[in-house]
Amino acid sequence: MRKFSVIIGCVLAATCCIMCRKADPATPGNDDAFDPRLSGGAATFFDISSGTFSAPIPGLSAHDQYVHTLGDEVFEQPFVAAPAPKFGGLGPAFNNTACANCHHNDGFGLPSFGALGSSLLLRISIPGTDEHGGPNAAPGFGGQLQNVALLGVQPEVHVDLSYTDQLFTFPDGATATMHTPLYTLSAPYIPLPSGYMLSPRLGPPVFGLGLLENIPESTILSFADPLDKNGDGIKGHANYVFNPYTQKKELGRFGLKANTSTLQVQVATAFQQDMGLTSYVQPRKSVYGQLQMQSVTDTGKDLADSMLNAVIFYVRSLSVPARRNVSDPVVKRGEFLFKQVNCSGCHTPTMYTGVDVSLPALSYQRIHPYTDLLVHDLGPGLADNRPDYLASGTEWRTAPLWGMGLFVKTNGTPYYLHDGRARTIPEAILWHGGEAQSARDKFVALPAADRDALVAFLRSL
Ligand code: HEC
Ligand code: HEC
Ligand SMILES: [Ca+2]
Ligand SMILES: [Ca+2]
Ligand SMILES: [Ca+2]
Repeated sequence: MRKFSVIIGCVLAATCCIMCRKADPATPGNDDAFDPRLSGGAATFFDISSGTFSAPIPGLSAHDQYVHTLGDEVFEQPFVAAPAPKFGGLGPAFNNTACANCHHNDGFGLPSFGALGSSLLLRISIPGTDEHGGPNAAPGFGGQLQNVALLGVQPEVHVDLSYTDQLFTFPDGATATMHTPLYTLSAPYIPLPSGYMLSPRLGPPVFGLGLLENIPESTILSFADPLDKNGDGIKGHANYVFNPYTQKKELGRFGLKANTSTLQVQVATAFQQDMGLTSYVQPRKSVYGQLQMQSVTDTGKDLADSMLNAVIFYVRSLSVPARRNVSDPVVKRGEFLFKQVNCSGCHTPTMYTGVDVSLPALSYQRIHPYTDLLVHDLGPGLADNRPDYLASGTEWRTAPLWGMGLFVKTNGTPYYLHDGRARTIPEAILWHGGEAQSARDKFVALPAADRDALVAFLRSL
């Protein structure tokens, strides 16, 4: 009986597979049949302005729009020390006072420390792993350095950032200035542990993340090629990370090393670590274990559950901007070159999201995020040398490229890469090494007009 039902199940499954072959999320199908402007499928937003990354996905129900607006308000709100009627509980140690201070206009932030617009933070750990295979917290400092604190509390550390410049010359004589950051720590509230490792990270854009959260795990795993079986030099593997809420290991999608699995944990941890606000998802104070903090009165949950949930829904329901100039011949040439030099080996152009019964605009959408959500070795130039679960000290999550042509409009000066060191698109490409060395070398060897076409394509995203 049991055997019989297994056979029937297989037959049914096989039939289903044949019937819906075209709808297999990993099989993009015929590109010409689709509008190339729809980067986010039904969650694409067309009215391009400086606030374009802040647009909710079109057609939200009145209820969803209400929650989105509530979350938007909390996202932009600078928090203050407790007691305060609504937006209290900041600190005692933190990196900034508002989500929007690090994700300007829902885009990226400013690569600096200290001032309110500063959006860089440093993760810290010591060699070894914690009980879940994650980074090993630095005693007295935890996993992140909070370089700002409330009055009367000493920040964990002071950080200075400087750059050294290096001129790069293309074979045809064109030049680019590459810019290497140097972080100097001073005035730690207790001595830093020996052998500590740092990971500098700049707040990335936060739109389109509901779609990324809804890409089936099997689709992401289908992009991985850990043994490089197809011989293109690109490996890529998934990161598996501990979810403190479900208490399970899950596929990492968010964070610059794919070090967080869900938007719920990403947002709650941002509140906890970046702003010092506890919640039902992250109830432990960010200063847990610090000697100087025992006198600080900061008890209980800082955030109402509804407030946290609204912000989670807010980032989940931000749309993706539509592409522009898609039929421009230069842009089309750039798109061809992007595939020819195999940028697309990591920056995967097309995939489908899974079914989501709660938000139709996220459900079964054909999207163009230009990421595989895997981590890749990008070589020593970009390495932080600090492992984060299965992502090694040279590996980073493939940055999504959708919307990147609008950075100048939304954020003014653009800052690319995990620490914002690159100020132009060619500079960002030049930093690619490791698994991306071949793509980078092919880009360098292109005639200037073709390099410009490739950049024009990226600007159309
Ligand atoms: C001090 C600056 C800072 C503050 C404040 C901050 N963030 Fe971030 N945010 C970052 C950095 C840096 C990352 C990348 C983190 C990583 O790699 O683990 C990030 C990542 C994210 C991501 C994941 C993006 C992606 O592509 O994976 C989301 C979502 C997010 N932040 C939301 C928020 C929300 C909501 C708040 C307010 C509660 C907030 N952030 C506050 C700096 C900040
Ligand atoms: C082996 C995988 C891989 C290949 C191949 C690759 N990239 Fe990347 N790309 C990445 C990763 C990983 C990052 C993030 C690096 C970081 O944050 O330091 C990135 C970041 C970028 C960024 C910066 C985006 C941002 O928002 O900061 C741009 C632009 C970019 N890549 C363009 C390209 C182009 C163009 C090519 C082809 C010439 C290419 N990449 C080839 C993996 C790859
Ligand atoms: Ca607090
Ligand atoms: Ca800390
Ligand atoms: Ca490969």
